[in-house]
Amino acid sequence: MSTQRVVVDPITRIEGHLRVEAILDDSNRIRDAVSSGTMWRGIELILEGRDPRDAWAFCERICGVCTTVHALASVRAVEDAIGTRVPVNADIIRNIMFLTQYVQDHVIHFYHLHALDWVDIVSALKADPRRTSELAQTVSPHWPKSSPGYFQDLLGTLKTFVESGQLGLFDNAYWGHPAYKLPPEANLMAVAHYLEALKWQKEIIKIHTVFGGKNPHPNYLVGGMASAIALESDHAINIERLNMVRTLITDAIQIVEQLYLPDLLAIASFYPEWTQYGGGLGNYLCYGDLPQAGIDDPSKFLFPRGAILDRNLSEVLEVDPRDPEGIREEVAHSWYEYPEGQEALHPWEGTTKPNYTGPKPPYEQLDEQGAYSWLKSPRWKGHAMEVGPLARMLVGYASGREEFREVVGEALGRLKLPATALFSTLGRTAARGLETRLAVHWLLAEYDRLIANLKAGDTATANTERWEPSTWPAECRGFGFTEAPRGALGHWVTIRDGRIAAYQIVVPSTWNASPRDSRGQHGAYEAALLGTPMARPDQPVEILRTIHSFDPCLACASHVIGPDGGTLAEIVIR
Ligand code: NFE
Ligand code: MG
Repeated sequence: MSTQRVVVDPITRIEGHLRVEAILDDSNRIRDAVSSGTMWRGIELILEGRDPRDAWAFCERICGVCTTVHALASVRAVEDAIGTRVPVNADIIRNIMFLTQYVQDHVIHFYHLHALDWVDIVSALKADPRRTSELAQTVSPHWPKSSPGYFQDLLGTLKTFVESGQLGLFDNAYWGHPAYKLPPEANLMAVAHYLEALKWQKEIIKIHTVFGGKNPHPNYLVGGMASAIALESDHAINIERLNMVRTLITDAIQIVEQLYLPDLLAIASFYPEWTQYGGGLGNYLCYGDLPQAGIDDPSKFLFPRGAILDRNLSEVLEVDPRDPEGIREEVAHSWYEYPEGQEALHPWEGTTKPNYTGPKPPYEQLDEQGAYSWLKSPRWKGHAMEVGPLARMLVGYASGREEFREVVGEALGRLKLPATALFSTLGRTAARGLETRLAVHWLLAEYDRLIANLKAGDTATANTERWEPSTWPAECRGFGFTEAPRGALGHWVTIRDGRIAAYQIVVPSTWNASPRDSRGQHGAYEAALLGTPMARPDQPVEILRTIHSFDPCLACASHVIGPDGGTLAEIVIR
């Protein structure tokens, strides 16, 4: 049997440092895979002994991509521990921050991190601007920038760029690879929209600066939000600011409905074979989010909580993140040490003790029989789970939520695909687009809810009753969560005498990129690669397609930086 190993390290167009090794069979199909997080930072340890009211500011800096989500999970964990609840406006503002993050992050992922796995920039040079214009008007009839002149200009710019020999951020991809299937006109249209989306993404995120003062890393507050609102004032968030937010939301609806979704469906229609690969585990987990009636009632969350095992969409299983037998992290294949005799720990009992036993970098290959990653292996009731957009869309769909059924049904109908097509690389990429569609309309709805509340005279954004540590129990613990763009995110805190005694974070990319567990079960990335045929193993675009479909973030996943490997880009084939 062949033992050819394709090593991709680092995987680019992600956040952080991820290494993937794929072991091929004689026909160049992936028969085994290894996913390794190669960086470590130690945020959980940095938090010990600090004031819990400051934790959000440290946690939030785990990542500048999914900015805000760690702050949200952190303030919720502390509020849960000290027994405080936030005013309605704070929940709504948090929902607005959350949804703004989704819409920006998902559009950036599609165009700037993932599209070039499907779109060949160099092929775009052969496009006829007039035919590109016709195509663009068919695909997105309501998007105004689609004239032949517009595409002619873009083509000129692109030619100058390529002829200069300085492709910059477009350098070093597998242009001309046989796995690229789009005609030149579709490639040119996609390049145009890549640039439009790049300009737009810096606008939408201004919503964070209105409510949170800045971006990345907007401000949060234990007990509410630090957003003073007074409609008629010059010194607070006033009606003028709020009107700007509304304009940004309506512009975002246009980008999602007229660019992102049409482009997603158009590109997907050229790659039907990618509904056959990349499904992976078939187990999905969500904590749910977007409270409509407070944090304690998950049944009223817009994203429902629940789990699906073995692709069984007829049953959504109950998830309790406080259950000591539910979520547990293992370190059998991770560079950590657990207390004597412990194999799996619930996060409230969890520890973070680094123990690097891997080869001295730079190394040729990892040994998957031993420890091989800075990521732990979170498991739910012993099962390896996928988290993220696909999990959310499936749990929403299987929970019978009408909105989910509508957007999923419509997209499958347009592509003429059965529901089983969702269990795939393309399904995961499509799920992200579909949830963005839900998210951008929910964003407007949450905005309207805020305005209605303000007009009714309720301007409270914080509850400071439990601000002073003297009002807290001597010892307490809490769970905080969110559905980060990449999936279920949990923070578990223990507070003793007003200080953080223990803090554990289990992150979406840790679930998805996790190494094998003690029973040898693969993590979601590893499982998703199995069985995928590779056209040219020395140009592993197939690996990128599937791994990028999860939108990896290793800064989040290990939240913990280690020895500098030195080599920055290397593809090794043996
Ligand atoms: Ni840094 Fe993050 C998200 C979190 S990681 S991107 O979304 O939490 O999976
Ligand atoms: Mg952790």
